[in-house]
Amino acid sequence: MINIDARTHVKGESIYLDDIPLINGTLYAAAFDSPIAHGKIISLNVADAENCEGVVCVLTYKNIVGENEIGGIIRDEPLLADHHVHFCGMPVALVVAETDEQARAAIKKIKVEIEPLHVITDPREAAAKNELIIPPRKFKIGDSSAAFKHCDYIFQGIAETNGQEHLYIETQGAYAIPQENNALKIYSSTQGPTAVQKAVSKVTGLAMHQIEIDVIRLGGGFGGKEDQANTWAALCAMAAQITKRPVKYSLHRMEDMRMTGKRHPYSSDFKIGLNKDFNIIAYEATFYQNAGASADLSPAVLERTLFHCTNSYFIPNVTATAYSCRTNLPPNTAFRGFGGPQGMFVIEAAITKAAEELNIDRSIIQQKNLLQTGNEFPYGQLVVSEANECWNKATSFYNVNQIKKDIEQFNAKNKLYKKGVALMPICFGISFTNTMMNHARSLVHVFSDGSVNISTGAVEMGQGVNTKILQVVAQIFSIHPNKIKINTTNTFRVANTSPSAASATADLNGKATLIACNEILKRLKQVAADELNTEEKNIEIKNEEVLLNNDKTSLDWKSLVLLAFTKRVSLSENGHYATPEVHFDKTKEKGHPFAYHVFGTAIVTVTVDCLRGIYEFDSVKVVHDFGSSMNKKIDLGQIEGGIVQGIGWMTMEEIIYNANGKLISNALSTYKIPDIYSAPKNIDVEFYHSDKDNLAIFRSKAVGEPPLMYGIGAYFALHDAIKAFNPFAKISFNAPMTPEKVLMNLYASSKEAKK
Ligand code: LUZ
Ligand code: MOS
Repeated sequence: MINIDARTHVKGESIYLDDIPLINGTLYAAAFDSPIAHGKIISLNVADAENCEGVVCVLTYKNIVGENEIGGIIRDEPLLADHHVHFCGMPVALVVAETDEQARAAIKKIKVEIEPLHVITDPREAAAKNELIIPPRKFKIGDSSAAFKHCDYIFQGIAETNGQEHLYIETQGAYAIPQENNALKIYSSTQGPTAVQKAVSKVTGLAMHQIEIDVIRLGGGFGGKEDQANTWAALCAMAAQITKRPVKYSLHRMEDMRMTGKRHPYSSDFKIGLNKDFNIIAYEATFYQNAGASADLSPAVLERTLFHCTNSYFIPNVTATAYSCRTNLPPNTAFRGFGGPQGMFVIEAAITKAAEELNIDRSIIQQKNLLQTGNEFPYGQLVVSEANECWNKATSFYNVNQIKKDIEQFNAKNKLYKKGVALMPICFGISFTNTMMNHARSLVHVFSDGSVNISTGAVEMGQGVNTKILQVVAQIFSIHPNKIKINTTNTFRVANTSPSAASATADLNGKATLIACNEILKRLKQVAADELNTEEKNIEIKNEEVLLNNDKTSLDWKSLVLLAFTKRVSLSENGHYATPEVHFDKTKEKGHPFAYHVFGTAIVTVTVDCLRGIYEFDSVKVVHDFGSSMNKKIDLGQIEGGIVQGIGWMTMEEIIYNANGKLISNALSTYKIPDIYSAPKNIDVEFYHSDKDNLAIFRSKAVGEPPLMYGIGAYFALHDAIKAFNPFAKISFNAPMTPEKVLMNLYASSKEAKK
């Protein structure tokens, strides 16, 4: 089954927000954003902007009919700045004009006077000043401080990871169209139509039933549109409400990079204790999350850092503490992995530090401590593990010993080129960590001609979820895919949805679809049974034929549907699915938050040019736990994309804010993301197949986020290669490992190295 969007994508016919045909009279909005990261607004003068050609109005917080508030988890985020600005890029005013160009020209005429206040960009400084978004969280198993007393080896260190720009190909945007009786219809490029509906409801003062959000598809989201599509929709809604005309805002790339939050940078402390056999006995970690100026999704992201702080390892004594620190950066937000990668980097750094000091191969420690089925995570859930299976299959299938030998030989022979290798096991929990979000609905209509129409809460953002949902329908009804259409995601067809996020969208919406289809199927079979004078259990529908005890009958799918219709049987159903088994008690920080876990192991090899510090990834070889993949092509695409995106985060993507909180890496000329030249020369993916019972749709495990974390192996492969050139380098754990940093490390303490 190929991706159902493939044809229109290739022909350029797929419709994104900016392709929606415009209604006559449509206005264009553009935001004036704060040039200062923290300060008190002394005066705001929009008169010159208002007098610009084509300008209809310039709106500020004073024009908001409802509340000036869009915070989803915590009410701490104004839509438009009132008396203070809290980050560079914070929207202060909205220009609404007849054309896009006129709106942006008028922005330049707005004058604001801001009294600067102290700017915090460092999460540790924020924590020291008690600028916390929420009280600290602590996960604990065993007794780490007692356990350290019995460790043979103890190592400590610091690990830093930087943020990451989402760089969805389609920028953020919205298009709001007034309807009769003050209602609004809004097209939005969002992963969370219901979140947009709620934000618009707050800002406009309209009830949710007045606000229809429609999403055709996204040109990528990666978490950046889980919460932060709300701003643009709310701004357009507010302008449409006031002007009574349609209003569109599609951000330019630099506006998007400047005004939206990114992956959270973290600064972390670790302490790891091992016994003589290299078993990890105790682990302590403290995470300082750089949340930015308001909460956004930071509390949820923080939680996932704690859930994944031991990655794919069993550690009996763990104390992990996490601080969500308020700084004067744009509010950081969801990004593929959602805090998990940041937690996993720290344990990998700790293991690397231990291996370095003990002068052993780090994979010895990794392998020794892999999760076994029945082990307990620090949060109380017992694991059903595939960690050893994936690791063992990877090391044997790809012959890791040979890879290591080849690299040793290469390094012995070459002076100015060095190769490095790292193994990277992953373990990622599937479900929203906030238990109440794990539900979905699917509205299935079978039309009297036998064609089928599906609406769910799932948002197609290139990940192929619509194709997977279509496969569910095709399989349950046993009909040809061309009889099935997946609708846009719309809050009036499917209500109260969770965002398409947490890798759980196909599972949740697929299962809801399965439930709805089975319900309709049961009715159809009953109609056939009545018609054929038999019992429902003897009826089967196969390849659009109606079978009675496996024999063909006079009925087929089309005639059966028509028959059911004439007998006044409902051909529609609204399926509801809520993940069973999941629960979590925040007061104890224990529970069973995840439906299941996804595992895998990657082997990453790199070649470093030791004269210039540049590098190429030779290969990433993966054994990945797919359960029973329902669409290998789509899943493979997710693995390849995830790996490249993970490598980008770990190696070349460098977000730089200056001390005043201004984004310096604000365009694609200064912010480098992987291209085809910097992608690994080879990505090999071996499917680890298991039929074990799990809560995935058709046992096809979630695949969206987990592979990103293979990219962490790239950082440690570079570490390994640098060490081969300069064994005395004391490499700090500070991602991304850009070519600049590689070069500095290659020649750090080189006098000592020569000795
Ligand atoms: N979003 C969310 C997520 O709200 N909760 C989660 O647990 C999550 N996990 C991954 C990605 N997005
Ligand atoms: Mo996401 S980080 O699953 O929106």
